[in-house]
Amino acid sequence: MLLRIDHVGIACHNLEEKIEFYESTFGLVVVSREVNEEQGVREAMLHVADGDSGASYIQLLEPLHPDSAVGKYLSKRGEGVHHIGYGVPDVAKAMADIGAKGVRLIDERPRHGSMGASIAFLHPKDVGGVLTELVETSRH
Ligand code: V0V
Ligand code: CO
Repeated sequence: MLLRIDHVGIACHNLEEKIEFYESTFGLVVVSREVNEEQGVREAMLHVADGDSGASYIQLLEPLHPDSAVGKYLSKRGEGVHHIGYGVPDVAKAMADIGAKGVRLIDERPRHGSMGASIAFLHPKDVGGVLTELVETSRH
């Protein structure tokens, strides 16, 4: 059901500063920057690796406003790992399969994600404290 780790989402206060840190420390390259109003984030994807089932990234997330998902997370917990995004072949099917196991879906239908992906979130309280995102990329 899961193809790969598509991305690890990292919450930060200052996107430009964190991009500079990841570029200079790890030599990663930014491949996409977007503002996603629906999700309340300004985000950047930094390419890490390519695999048979697709690429993996670090997603740096800066909140657009304090009462957004990432804004609340930052004020409660500070900067750090915010979510894990798993690549799936079919996000609607993955939502139905995982929802049928009793895991709460935050989204009733897939949303628009980075680089044209369709995404959906699972509630962290049903995944051992890990906010989990399902990602169907637009590139397969
Ligand atoms: C909150 N909690 C988390 C968490 N955020 N636990 C683990 N990881 C996180 N990231 C815990 C929090 O500590 C509370 O536990 C409880 O959940 C309720 O949190 P809250 O602060 O009261 O906030 P809520 O309930 O208003 O919202 C939490 C949820 C929200 C997870 C429902 O953040 C959400 O809908 N997230 C999905 C959307 C999202 O995160 N978008 C930004 C990334 P205690 O203290 O009660 O024990 S956008 C993205 O990734 C894109 C675009 C992409 O990949 O393409
Ligand atoms: Co994400």
